[in-house]
Amino acid sequence: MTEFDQRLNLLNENYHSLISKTNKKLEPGNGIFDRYQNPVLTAAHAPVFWRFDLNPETNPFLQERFGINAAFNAGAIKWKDKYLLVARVEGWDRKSFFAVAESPNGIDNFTFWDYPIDMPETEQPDTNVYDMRLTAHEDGWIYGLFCTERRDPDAPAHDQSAAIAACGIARTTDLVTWERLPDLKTNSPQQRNVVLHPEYVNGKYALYTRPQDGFISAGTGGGIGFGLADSMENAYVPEEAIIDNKIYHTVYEAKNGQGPAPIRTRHGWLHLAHGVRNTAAGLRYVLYMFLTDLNDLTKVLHKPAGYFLAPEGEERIGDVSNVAFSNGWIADDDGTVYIYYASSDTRMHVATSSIEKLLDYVINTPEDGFRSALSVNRLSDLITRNKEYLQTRSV
Ligand code: M1P
Repeated sequence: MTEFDQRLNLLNENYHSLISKTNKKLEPGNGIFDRYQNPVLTAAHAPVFWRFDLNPETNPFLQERFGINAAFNAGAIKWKDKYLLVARVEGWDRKSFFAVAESPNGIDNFTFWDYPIDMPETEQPDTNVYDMRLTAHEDGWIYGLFCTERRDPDAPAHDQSAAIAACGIARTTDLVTWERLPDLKTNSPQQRNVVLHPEYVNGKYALYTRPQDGFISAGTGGGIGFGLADSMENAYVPEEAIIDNKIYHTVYEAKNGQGPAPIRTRHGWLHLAHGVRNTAAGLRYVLYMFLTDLNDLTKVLHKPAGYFLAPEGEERIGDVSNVAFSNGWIADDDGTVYIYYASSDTRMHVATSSIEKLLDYVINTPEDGFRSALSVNRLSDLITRNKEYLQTRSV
């Protein structure tokens, strides 16, 4: 056997053992959600026929010709009984694109479809596209809202990192063929983390936005905004009301952003979002949750203090370390919720919970008191109640 064939066999073996590996729940968990042993999607999940030219005539050394750097920040949807992730796949060239990976059970065996998504462009080509939020809207379309990044046309030649972020919009009925619509227009200088609400509100499309002054810094913007658009064919949100703001000395002090589209429950809309704070080691991204009113989507009913999920262990390390980010979850018919989150802009993980557990979490976890003394009050109160309870049990 030639060296070429030997290496190819090894590559194929490694790939197949990775995509057939079973995932295991990590016990005992925190009662809110369960983490799993292995990431569900990584750069190594890219098929061998994406990365290598398999013809020994044109690639005698069997070199990687299209290297994949990362697979992260995936939108999610249940589709024809399969759990689909629309991942942000990033190549060695730093460009990201969208690719669908499917699993039979939502926790392992994720396998990429043969081709990445061929996303049409607008008249203004995208330099980079990422972080798609999928919404199966009641109008019958599946919308993908994502960030489209282009160089700032006003930046001087010496500044090659100034960029403008906007919300790209596309829709599909089969996740294969996509219709690109004009980018979202708002009155904010830049937008990222824009999400379409799944239901009409007063006959209009409702969008969660994240106004921001600069590409990285939210500046005078920030907070999760909410606004209405007459149509998605030429989406324009004239007014953004901030429904969940940045707040001093919280995990969303520097900026925040809506995660996936919220889930309707009997008590309200369940939201998953990311919060960012600054540290001496750089920005730290964690996930948090809140519940909004079924009739007034701008009204936050419950919001537990602090984070819901923060990067742990190996999750803390990657291309952009100390980041947990989620833009996809799936609420299954049996009440299970599959929360897909990326760690450190590198790989995807799943955490499982249920609507009941998440409602219990958002409704019954104490809210932020914004001062150490109030945190101590809450802890002391819990300790006292536990002592009293344990005493009644031992009598
Ligand atoms: O690098 C962390 C995240 O940074 C951005 O999120 P935000 O707009 O909230 O700052 C995004 O680029 C996201 O893709 C990335 O994971």
